[in-house]
Amino acid sequence: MRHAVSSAPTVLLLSTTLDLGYLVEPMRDALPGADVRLWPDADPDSVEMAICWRPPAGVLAGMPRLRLIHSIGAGIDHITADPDLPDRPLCRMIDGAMAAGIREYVLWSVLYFHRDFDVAARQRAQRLWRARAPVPAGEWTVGVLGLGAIGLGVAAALRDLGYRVRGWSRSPKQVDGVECFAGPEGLVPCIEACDVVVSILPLTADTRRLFDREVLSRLRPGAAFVNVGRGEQLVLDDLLGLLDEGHLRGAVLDVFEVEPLPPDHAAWAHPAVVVTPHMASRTDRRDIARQAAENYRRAVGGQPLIGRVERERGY
Ligand code: OXD
Repeated sequence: MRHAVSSAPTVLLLSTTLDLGYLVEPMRDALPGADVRLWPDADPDSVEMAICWRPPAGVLAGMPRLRLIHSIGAGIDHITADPDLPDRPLCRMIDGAMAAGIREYVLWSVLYFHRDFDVAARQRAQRLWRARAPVPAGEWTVGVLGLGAIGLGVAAALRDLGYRVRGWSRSPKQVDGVECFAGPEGLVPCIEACDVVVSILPLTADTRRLFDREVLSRLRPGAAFVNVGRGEQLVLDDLLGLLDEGHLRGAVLDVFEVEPLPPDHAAWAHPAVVVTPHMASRTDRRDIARQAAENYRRAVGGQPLIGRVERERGY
């Protein structure tokens, strides 16, 4: 059965982990007349657009008029995790400010290891005054895993700072000044010569638990690992083991399989690990509302959607 399209739709904000109340006003401004509601306060039969972060499983399937499912972030894995997700257009945020946030976070992380801030932090605890001559950026190799729009910006920024940059993506890419590798067979050749490897990968069936002991131990001794992709991609115990054994130098981790990271998790206290609370970037609420409203209008008008995700590909 086809349902009529309304110019004043019911928009539902759903999350099991975040209070999305901060989006109500911006959404009303961006889509005048819309009835903007916070889950579970809505009649499922009336919802035409769902804006989500980790929505409750099975709930979207019970919304017969749903035209569009929108993520508030760049990732959609927290939505596709729903085994009953209905077959409706799914969009993610395309956001320059978010890309800039991730770029800044990664530049900090790379400099943290390259310029020995990790060593200085440990020495500070012992009041130890000891410095080694900086290694020129051109003698440092950084691997950027994931060459979508965000990863490309990161790779270009690192290249422009003078680093030797390697990039890895699912399908072959050519990036000026970046040595590119692709496909499963390209991963180890890409990472094995890196001083630091940065993952910005989306979570898919292929990237889940990708960084396990086998892959991480192919990093050169003394290399560091940075994760701004998804926690589910890293077998954290394997990483901690390789740090304890001294094979790896350190890690900066912004994402975790369970968020918030439980207070008793060993990663918090590990001297070689920097834990940050999924803070690399955050999309401005007005930008989320603007893109979701624009996509709703496009969906109604039958036009191409911004940030539409290919479900089979997973991003
Ligand atoms: C996102 C994120 O998906 O913040 O945008 O992780």
